[in-house]
Amino acid sequence: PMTPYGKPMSVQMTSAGKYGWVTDRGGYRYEPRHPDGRPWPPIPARVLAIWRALVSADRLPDCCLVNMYREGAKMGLHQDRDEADFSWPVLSVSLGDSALFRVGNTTRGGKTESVWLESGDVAVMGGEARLAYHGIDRVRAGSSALLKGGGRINLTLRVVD
Ligand code: MD6
Ligand code: FE
Repeated sequence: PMTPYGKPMSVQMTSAGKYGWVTDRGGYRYEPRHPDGRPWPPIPARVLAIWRALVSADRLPDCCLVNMYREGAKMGLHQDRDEADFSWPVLSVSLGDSALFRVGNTTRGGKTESVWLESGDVAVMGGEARLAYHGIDRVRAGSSALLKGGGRINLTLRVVD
């Protein structure tokens, strides 16, 4: 995808669920259809089961954003703030190569902490951390054999409405 500023992102992106998160010249937003016009596929049951176990069985996520990091891909510090209700946490699942995840504060700047996310790790950002700036500085190529062709997939589950 392209950022709203016309810069191509280094991660590849798609979604599942009622909405997909998209970015292009029109901005960052949730859309009920893939740019090709088709609805997004359903979120797999085994992914929803992680949400049910760790977040809530009463409200399921509307979006599963799928980020694919091939060689050299990274993600700059950002907030997840395109959702209506920040009282719901965001849950992420990391698969494949390990990634250095950096978390800062709810405003830009200040101290940050970094942690390696490994294949199978689940991170939940809720409460005060819900609007913390975070990003991926780098991915350690060859650290996992899970994905054909190498790389890393991160799934993020969000309540959107
Ligand atoms: C990633 N993760 O791990 C990027 N957002 O590739 C995120 O942007 C993220 O891990 C919100 C909550 C958890 C996350
Ligand atoms: Fe995020």
